[in-house]
Amino acid sequence: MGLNVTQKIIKAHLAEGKMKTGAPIAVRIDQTLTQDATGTMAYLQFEAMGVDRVKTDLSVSYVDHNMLQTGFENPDDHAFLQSIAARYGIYFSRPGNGICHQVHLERFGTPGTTLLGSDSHTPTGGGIGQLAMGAGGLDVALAMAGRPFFLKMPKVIGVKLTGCLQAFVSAKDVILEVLRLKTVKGGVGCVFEYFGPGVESLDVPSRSTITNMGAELGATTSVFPSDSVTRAFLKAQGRVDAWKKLVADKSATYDEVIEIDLSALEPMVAMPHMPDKVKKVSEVAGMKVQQVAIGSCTNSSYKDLMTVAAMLDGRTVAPTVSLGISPGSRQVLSMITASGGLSSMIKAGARILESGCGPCIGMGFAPPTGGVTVRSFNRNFEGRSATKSASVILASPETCAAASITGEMTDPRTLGIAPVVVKMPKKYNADDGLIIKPLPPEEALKVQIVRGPNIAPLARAARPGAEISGRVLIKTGDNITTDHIMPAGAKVLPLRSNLPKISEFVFEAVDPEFPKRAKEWGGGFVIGGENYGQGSSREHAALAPMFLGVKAVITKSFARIHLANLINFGILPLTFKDAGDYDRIDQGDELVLDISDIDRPKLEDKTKGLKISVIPQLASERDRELIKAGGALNLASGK
Ligand code: MIC
Ligand code: SF4
Repeated sequence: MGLNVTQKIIKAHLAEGKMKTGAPIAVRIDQTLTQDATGTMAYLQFEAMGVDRVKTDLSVSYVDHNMLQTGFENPDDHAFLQSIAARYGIYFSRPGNGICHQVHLERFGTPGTTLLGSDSHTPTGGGIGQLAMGAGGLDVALAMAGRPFFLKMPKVIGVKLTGCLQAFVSAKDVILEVLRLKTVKGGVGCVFEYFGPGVESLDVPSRSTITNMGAELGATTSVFPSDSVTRAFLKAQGRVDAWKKLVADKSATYDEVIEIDLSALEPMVAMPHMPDKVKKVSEVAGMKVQQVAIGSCTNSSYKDLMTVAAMLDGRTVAPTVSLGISPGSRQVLSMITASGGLSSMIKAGARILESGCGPCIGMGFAPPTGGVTVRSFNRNFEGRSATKSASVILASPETCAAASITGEMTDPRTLGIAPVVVKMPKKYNADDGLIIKPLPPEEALKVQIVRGPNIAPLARAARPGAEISGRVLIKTGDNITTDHIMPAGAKVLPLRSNLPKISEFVFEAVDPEFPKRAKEWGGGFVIGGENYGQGSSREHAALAPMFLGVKAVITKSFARIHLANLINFGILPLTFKDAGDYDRIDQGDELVLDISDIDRPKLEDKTKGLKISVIPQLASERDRELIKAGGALNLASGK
């Protein structure tokens, strides 16, 4: 039987297990990436593993999130990361060089390889046929130490593309359509593989927009084939040697197929506060907008920004709108400068922000109270913009540009602007001046690590006994994101290397009393609904609750990366056998969980006098060992 692209890459990297859907497998990792907000913790963990130099083909450390330097914390962390990179044979992409996913795609990603990144949008690399997955920092540290990555053999959903996109409809509208069809939990345990005649009409930046935002489906990753379009992109990046053809066999099959006719798509948006609240722009046309932000790892390529520049050319942003544009990389910024696009944006009144994550993660450019902000980003969770009362609408760069011109939601096709065609460059500006190459091993050994006062020592969980007891510290609803559990933004992100301090913000947006209560009650349990922990890869959403004494999380279902992070830090994840039992437990209840047989735990709610059936979410022997050891760090160091 023929293989699809996903199966081909997994087969070539299989280190353990059988390629049977849902079965535990391990894959060898060729490349890793980290960013600064997850990287400090990942490298502290890597250091603790006592390995002399990374064992991957290539590892890159990016600085793109914590860019507002309002105090010593962020610049100190940047210096720590730079010294770690020099010490352990890692490429270092300096602040100002751009967003990790955009730069990795431009300068490092290769078709047919595996990439593990400590950021949930690592699947951007799927746009050039790379199996690129997001994971917690600890899993990335283990990959740098030469260990394989453990996951469940994904179900492969084939997305058949036919037709081609109409003017002012773009890749963002394609992924919004997939989100409309599948929802934010529809991709858990799945890879979305794009195929069919419509694929060749999409250039690499468009493909990467689609695979990037596949993260919002909860998917393991998304992937496109590597074809002549991929070759042309890599050639223009001066990297044609990195290209290889990778397409599904003619007889390949998929576990499920969905079909999208690109020609039939219209401009779309995701309404507050979830990426799957998809509507047509025409349905919300006329809604007033106060802010527009164009950028992020989803939509800030040269093509995206030149499209925006052409739409803004000779026009001025509406007097009621503030427009911010953050180019995805220094390459993009230099190329829109050289081609005149930047000048059209500035003349139109755009505020040019630096190349980095910026407003996407609440690092500046917060919207006003109760404001409506239209963003070309991938997440619109409540409060993520740093203004809790704001409404974030996700849209394509074209729809964003239209709203900035008119001051209200506007279908870009109705503006009366001639269709914009941006030619893909024959040659990108391949200047790697802000990328520091790894040192030779003998020189690397002499490097001293720079550790500012913000870098606190690592914390570990204790090994659990035969019984876990405590109270229910909080009971949440469905689709709780890691932004709810461990908020980001300019105030909290600088504390990522300081666990005692960052723990003070756990569940801040949901229940600011949580950290105090967890300490007073001596830790305990968290109860959650469906898709608990969706969103980012931040392991702090497991690590900080662990620090506050959370020992087990019981939900209706979990998101993939967060589930792995909980296990990595020794927190036992369980689901209700009967989802209706969720309604019978309340905050404050006294629970006793007998785990003398970890596969058949017994839960009792002492307050209610109830016995409740729960299923441990441990897929493999390794998962069981991790929980018994109190987490991966204990297991790796034999403590
Ligand atoms: C995000 O988009 O939420 C982030 C910030 O990039 C996170 C990583 C983090 O929390 O540092 C992600 O997506 O994994
Ligand atoms: Fe950065 Fe936003 Fe992309 Fe996360 S989603 S990596 S914060 S640009």
